[in-house]
Amino acid sequence: MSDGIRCMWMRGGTSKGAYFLADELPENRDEFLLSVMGSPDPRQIDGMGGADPLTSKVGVIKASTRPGVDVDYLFLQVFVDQAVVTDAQNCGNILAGVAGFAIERGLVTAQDGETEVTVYMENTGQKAVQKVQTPAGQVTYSGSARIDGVPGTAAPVSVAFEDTAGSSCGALLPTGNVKDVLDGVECTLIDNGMPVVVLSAQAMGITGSESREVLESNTELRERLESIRLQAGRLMNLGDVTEKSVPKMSMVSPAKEGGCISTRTFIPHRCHASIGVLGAVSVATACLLAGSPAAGLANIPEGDEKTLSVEHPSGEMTVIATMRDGQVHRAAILRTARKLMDGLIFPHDGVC
Ligand code: NQM
Repeated sequence: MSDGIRCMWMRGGTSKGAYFLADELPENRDEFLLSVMGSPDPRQIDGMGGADPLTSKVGVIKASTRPGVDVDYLFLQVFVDQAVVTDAQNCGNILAGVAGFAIERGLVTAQDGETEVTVYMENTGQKAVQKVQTPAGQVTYSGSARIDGVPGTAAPVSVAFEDTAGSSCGALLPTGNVKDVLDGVECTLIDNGMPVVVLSAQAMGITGSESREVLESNTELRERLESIRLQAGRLMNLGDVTEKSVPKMSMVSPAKEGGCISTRTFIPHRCHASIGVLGAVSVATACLLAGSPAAGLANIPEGDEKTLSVEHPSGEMTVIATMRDGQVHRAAILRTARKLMDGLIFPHDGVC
């Protein structure tokens, strides 16, 4: 039997997953991760995964050698029902737990009060700056911050991104257009930290108020989304995306609760219970592009610092977008995170 590998289980924002130090993972990393998550199996019954893409996630962290950077973070999505582990996308929710993990594992020394941690996101080659609460030099996960999609309150984790345009696709608008038409539907193919196809809910035959369950049981909708996604993937320089978790598909409609826009997002085959962090940054950015399908539906405040509430099935996520020369230069969001378990994790016999 394996001796087990050190692993911390954390909730990061509205996702949950395993956090490892890079040098503690075995060489057969992907086989190991599939084994401990219990994939492929829709129930992940023989592993720790929660039978949902949002709870089958992994963060791999190491001390950084890059100037001005504290830690490097690699995100891995472990598919639930396929034997696939992919680094083709980033994850801003799992990112929310990275600073706390890095401090707890001794990679970063905490200050008394609040500690700023600069993270290099290996998936996209970009940086994020996180602030975590560290009274008396210890990470605390308790506090009074609340985010939709998570019951109760916790310590705030602020996350700021700069210059995330073209993170995976090479350009904010990889086709050079604010609007492309695929299968007769107007879409914005955008990447401001996450590749997303933004399209009108109405054009896809839904109101945009439906629950996750209702949308997931709509086979015709899912087939139409997948047809558009496969075409968009190639146009977004992502190649054949059949087995990739990007681009995401975000169907937008006018805000229902006084926010900027309402979203229902497939990631890409399950409907998100809320919306991803960088996914929300990309959707909010699409709302700011004159002539895009989203701009025609969005409420946009004046000024260079725009507070954009992106509504989703379990509430909203606020993106604070700082504009420079008419472009989103910086995006900040509030998350929370919580340590759930720290211990050893065991793969199947013979895996490591
Ligand atoms: O877009 C889910 C999540 C995510 C990704 C997904 C995310 C992001 O909610 O930054 O956080 O879109 O696969 O964890």
